Amino acid sequence: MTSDQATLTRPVSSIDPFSDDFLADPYPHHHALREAGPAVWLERYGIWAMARHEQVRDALTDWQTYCSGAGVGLSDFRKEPPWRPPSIILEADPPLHTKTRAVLNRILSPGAIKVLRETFDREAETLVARLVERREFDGVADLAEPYPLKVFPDAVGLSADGRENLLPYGNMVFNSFGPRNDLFNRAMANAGPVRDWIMSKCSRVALAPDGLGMQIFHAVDSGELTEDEAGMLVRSFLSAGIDTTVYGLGNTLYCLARHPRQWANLRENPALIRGAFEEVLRFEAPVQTFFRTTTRDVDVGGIRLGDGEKVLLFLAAANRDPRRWENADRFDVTRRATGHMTFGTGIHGCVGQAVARLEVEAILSQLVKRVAAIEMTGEPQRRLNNTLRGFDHLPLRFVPA
Ligand code: OVV
Repeated sequence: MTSDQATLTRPVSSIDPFSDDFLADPYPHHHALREAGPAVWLERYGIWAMARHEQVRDALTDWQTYCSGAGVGLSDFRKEPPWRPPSIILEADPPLHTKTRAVLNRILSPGAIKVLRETFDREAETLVARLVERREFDGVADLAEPYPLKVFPDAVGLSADGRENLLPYGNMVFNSFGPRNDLFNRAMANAGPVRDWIMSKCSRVALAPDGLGMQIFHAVDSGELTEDEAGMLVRSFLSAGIDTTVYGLGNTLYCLARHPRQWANLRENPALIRGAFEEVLRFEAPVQTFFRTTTRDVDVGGIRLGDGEKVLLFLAAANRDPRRWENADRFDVTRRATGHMTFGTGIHGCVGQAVARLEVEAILSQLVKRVAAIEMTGEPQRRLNNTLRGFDHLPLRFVPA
């Protein structure tokens, strides 16, 4: 096929994946994008999209063809200036990425972070006990937000003051991967002071001596990183480490409230906790999308993508691809959900995933002990974001065990 024919015959969609309509209920749109082809041209933005599991996984695995250094949002850093200095791990390719990743791999490995378990468990116990006593509460404001906002910054070694800047910053970061739409502009309304506060917390002097943040600075002392690079990796902790788990925990509560028989099964079989969180990540992915940029012409299932083109990878659509999953639209805590794309895969696969699991498993362990039923007492209210999927409000009741 000549490239002209490829252009003429390529699947095209006029869909806007960053519109309120799409973000409020992405699943019918994911279906349409998967069915349109292995790659689909989104004419509204002049970008490619992939929504099938096979192509999303292959693109994430092939970092040489699908690079991150031009940004992992819609914006091409080679064509327009990024809103903040690029992340030296997320928005970097080898060899820079190899060096920064090695440091965070070490600090965040399951073996290294298991010392956090005791504190995470204790904080989960206190919080859940209080909510069971209260019975009715907001699953977002009273659980999904305060828990990660307490345990993760504590683990990093951040001082207590000013933490109210963390969620607004995450909101900026994750909306910034989309277009400059209303969501982006509203997130950026107070960008200056929020960004300044974040940066003030990224230096050695701001960090406790025994936390994950200072461990990054130990890599300066050993000659692996420069002082500035260490600060930038602390910024990555504060960018990626909070909203993701807030939305993940909120989606966990939502799934369990909406599927009472699944909750009953989990209560009777706490060994299912780990798999249940994986299933939440598959079924209601807190991180929906990331972009890559092509570094060469590439054939994707018979469709020709050019060099230097943005590719939108629908992690959440891959997670419900019927080519990969049986009953993909069914929430089932007993299924083998590993292989979902919510943590990505390949060299950029989520480096903090063991911390995320530790947080959610600490909460779920308390819930199975103390909560007989999780009931929705009102309509959940979504919080739209160009990258994340989750809730503003989740009115819940915990029926004590
Ligand atoms: C995975 C992720 C999300 C957002 C920000 C970053 C990483 C970062 O490195 O700044």
